[in-house]
Amino acid sequence: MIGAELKTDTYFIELEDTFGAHNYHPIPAVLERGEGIYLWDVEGKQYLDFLSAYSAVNQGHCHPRIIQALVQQASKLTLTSRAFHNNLLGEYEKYITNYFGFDKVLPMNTGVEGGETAIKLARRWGYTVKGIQENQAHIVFVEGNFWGRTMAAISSSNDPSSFAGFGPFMPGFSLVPYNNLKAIEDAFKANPNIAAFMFEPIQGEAGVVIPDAGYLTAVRELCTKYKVLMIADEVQTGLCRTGKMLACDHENVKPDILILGKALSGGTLPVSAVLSSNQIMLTIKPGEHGSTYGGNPLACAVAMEALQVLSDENLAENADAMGILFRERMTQLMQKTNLITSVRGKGLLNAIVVKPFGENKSAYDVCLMLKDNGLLAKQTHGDIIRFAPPLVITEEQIHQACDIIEKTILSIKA
Ligand code: IF1
Repeated sequence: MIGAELKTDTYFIELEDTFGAHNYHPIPAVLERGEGIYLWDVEGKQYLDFLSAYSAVNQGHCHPRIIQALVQQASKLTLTSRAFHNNLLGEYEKYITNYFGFDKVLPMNTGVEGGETAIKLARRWGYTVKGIQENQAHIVFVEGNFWGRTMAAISSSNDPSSFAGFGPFMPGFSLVPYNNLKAIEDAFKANPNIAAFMFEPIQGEAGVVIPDAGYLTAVRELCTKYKVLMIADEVQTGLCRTGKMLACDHENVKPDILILGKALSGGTLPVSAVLSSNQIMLTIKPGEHGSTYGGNPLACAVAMEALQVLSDENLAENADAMGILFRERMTQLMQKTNLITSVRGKGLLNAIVVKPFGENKSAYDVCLMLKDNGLLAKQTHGDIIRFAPPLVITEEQIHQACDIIEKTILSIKA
């Protein structure tokens, strides 16, 4: 009888296979508990989490302060909808706008809803402030972008695995190469109807692609010069991940619209936020945008605590220092093997590029071996392994992880 036997990981994987959509191909680990940088599977095996749910668990799994805020509010009031006010939304809006230095915030749930919100704000601003002709507003994105799975998000993508087979697509979008300032200026010069330029200050899904020094500053200058809104998608790079509170802070650049998500709730529930100025935010009038759960009191309580933890525990500084250590170790490892062709990253958003090996084996196979050795990571775009642990990681744990990565890589006959 199932109930009496130990339910192995196979039992759970087969349930998902039978009753769940097949929209993922996960690493075969069935996780049951998390604490700090550690995860345990259903058979009690411990892992170092080097994905952090794609940077949604920056504060560490089940951070006690964030869980306490969650449980306390959950037993009091979780959701009112925006049909009414509640006693936390205003407090949260004041807290987060002061925290990041913007006039207003529009609270949503997922990161992609944040992106959709930013695009609607930019188009509306384009019509009512910049004077673009109705339905002619255009938004420029960058090649290699990833900001979610909605129809607008995939309409702006140049990755067939994101958009193929889902057409027709949303008009009014175009792409320029990432890290190419001339391409941006040429696009801005060629079209007076451009409302915004939306990009990630460091590209996550593309494989931790870091632009040249000065790129953020120059983008800021070009957007100002051509009256184009600069939209920074910091859903993955924000909240201390790259060694600063925001990746834009590496060049002290302030976007017109900032999108946050993921770790905004410390990995407890979907919370996203779009921050901007009064001029831009007030172009959307009552009843023109929102969502059932956007700004719910549970999210407000959790997000305030999650943000407070980031600064109380100096997680940006720790990410910076631990990231330097990690890249030093990976660079040393690269000298000992020809399997790794590149090491790159900023703060604790890092990646290695792995050559194919053996019988058509790739980064995914390395991730399977890392899992067997007690470290969880995930490949992207075939040959890149992203390493992004919770930002609470200690020096000793960094070395513990690097020892596992080194042992795994050196066990492969490249
Ligand atoms: C999946 C990828 C990462 C994001 C940036 C917005 C969003 C994301 C920069 C949307 C979301 C997630 C989506 C998730 C896996 C993960 C991911 F591999 F898909 F591409 F992180 F790189 N902007 N990224 O990275 O936020 O709506 O998901 O809350 O779709 O499997 P969301």
